[in-house]
Amino acid sequence: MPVVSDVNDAVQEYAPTFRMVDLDGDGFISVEELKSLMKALGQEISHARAVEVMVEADGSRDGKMSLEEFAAFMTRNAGR
Ligand SMILES: [Ca+2]
Repeated sequence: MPVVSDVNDAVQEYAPTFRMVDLDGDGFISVEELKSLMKALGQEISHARAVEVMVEADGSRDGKMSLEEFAAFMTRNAGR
């Protein structure tokens, strides 16, 4: 039986959420989109905090979050 990695599981699990969060549909989550997400979750954060979260989640250091980075971020925050 093939073993699906946790990372791929998370990417598939969070892909629909990612598409909802990616308001302009460019395939990445920006700081502004991250702020909108947190607000929608009822955890409104400041711009400075959003930038911190982005830096923390942005493994590729390009200033925005890819689906893979988003899935890893959500997985860590879900405490799994
Ligand atoms: Ca976007």
